Amino acid sequence: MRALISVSDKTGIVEFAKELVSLGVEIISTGGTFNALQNAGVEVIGISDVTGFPECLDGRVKTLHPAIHAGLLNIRDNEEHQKQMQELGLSNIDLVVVNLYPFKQTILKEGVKLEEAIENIDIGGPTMLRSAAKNNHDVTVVVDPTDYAVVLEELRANNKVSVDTNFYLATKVFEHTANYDTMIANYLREQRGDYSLPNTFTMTFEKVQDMRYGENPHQGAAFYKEVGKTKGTLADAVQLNGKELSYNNINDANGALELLREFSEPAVVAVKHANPCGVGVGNNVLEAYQKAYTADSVSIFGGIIVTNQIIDKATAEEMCKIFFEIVIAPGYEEEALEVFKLKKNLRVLKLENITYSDPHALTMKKVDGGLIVQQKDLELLIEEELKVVTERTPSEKEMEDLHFAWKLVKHVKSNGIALAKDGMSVGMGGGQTNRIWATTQAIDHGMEFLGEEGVKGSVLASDAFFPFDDCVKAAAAAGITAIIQPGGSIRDEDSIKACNEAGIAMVFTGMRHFKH
Ligand code: 93A
Repeated sequence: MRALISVSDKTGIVEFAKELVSLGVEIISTGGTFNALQNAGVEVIGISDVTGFPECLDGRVKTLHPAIHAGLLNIRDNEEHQKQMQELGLSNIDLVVVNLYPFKQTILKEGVKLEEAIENIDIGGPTMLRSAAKNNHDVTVVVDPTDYAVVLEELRANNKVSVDTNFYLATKVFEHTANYDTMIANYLREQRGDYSLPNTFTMTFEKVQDMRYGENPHQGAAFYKEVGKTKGTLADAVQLNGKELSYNNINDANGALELLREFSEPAVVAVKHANPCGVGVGNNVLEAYQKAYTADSVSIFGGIIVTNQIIDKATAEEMCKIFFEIVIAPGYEEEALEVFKLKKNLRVLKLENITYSDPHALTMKKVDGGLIVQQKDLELLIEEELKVVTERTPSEKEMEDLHFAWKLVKHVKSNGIALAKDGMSVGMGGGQTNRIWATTQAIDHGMEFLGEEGVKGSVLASDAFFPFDDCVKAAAAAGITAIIQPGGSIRDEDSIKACNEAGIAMVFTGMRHFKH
């Protein structure tokens, strides 16, 4: 039996090769691998001795030779193939152990140049992997060092690797080379500054963890990260305390982070079932938290709290008065962490670059039989396009609250309505099939926690236009004084008239924020 070993990641290769030799396997190797094996005292044949051709062009051509590929690709029980092999004086290669030039590690390095990335595109390696994997009935191919053990086990037991294992290993190869090429393609596209939506959509995701279950206990689930795109995301978070994140945790926390990214001032966002329930901004994290908590002191139970501030001890103590599942912050004061750690189940995550937002991010949703992909909703509003449409202009304070409410409503499921006052969410209504229901829900929400006086003087944001004047009338009845909405309904005039009658100031953004 002959093996060809050519690996960039040389972990465990000496031990593996030694075992192979002890099982009577002859080993062929390329430059660096050859040296590593020979230095470790493993008997090994240089690739040039097999090809009769020197490794050349700085190693760009090492194994790209018919002696190698015929050795891999010939069908062992095909008489004509065997006759040709004999005539050409070529021998079989039965085992290929290859892992590729580290393209991913190279492009993930800070400030890497295109030339260096290009040099790390492996050509000979994937070619051998593919030849071996195609001929998997007769050839064993190992691309993943964790498979060394299974190959040795079978060789020891049966002197050969089973057809089933070969088939499995071949599958892994095509998965691996497909990912490898996708990474190259995406990198080159980015180098060209091309962020258009491609004709075939390929991305590489790597498993971060299996999860105990999905949205419900009978659904299997796993979390994957997008290679090279994890800055400021959950995939980059470091967990400092508590149990592993669940599927729902990740989904909810992701929603919380998206809303948090709207704020540059100290902010706290509380989320439950992927919907914001309480949001506050203030001079510091404690004040922001108190507002978020006051806004809805019930839904926050079992929820998620995220902030863009380092959490101090006083805030940690305040937070720990209630039961919640996850806290995410860019950092923690040592004493704050000690407070959190008293709660064994509380998941505490540290996330650097928590407010970073990839300007080219896409969102996608799997639908049956396909995928819908869009640019992420990274816009908020265009200041110059804000238009006051009522007799009354919002006061400076109302304008501030309107901007705040607009950020909130962008992250509430449609039809969405958000009420706000003094840098605090007052009420949220979302996921409704009818805008008036979202409005009454938001008002009820506010009444429940802040009472009539608390709702009075607040402002309202609507993620899309009002089809009728009923929402304005409901807002007026609750004492809401200003409204922000996209405008654009054929009945806009009705809503404007209702505002004027109630003394409400209304601005149009010209931009809507559906979210589903
Ligand atoms: O530059 S290559 O694309 N040309 C080749 O012919 C070739 N053959 C193997 N790269 C090639 N390899 C790769 O070299 C392998 O995939 C492996 O990653 C690496 C091992 O090189 P060395 O043994 O010299 O360290």
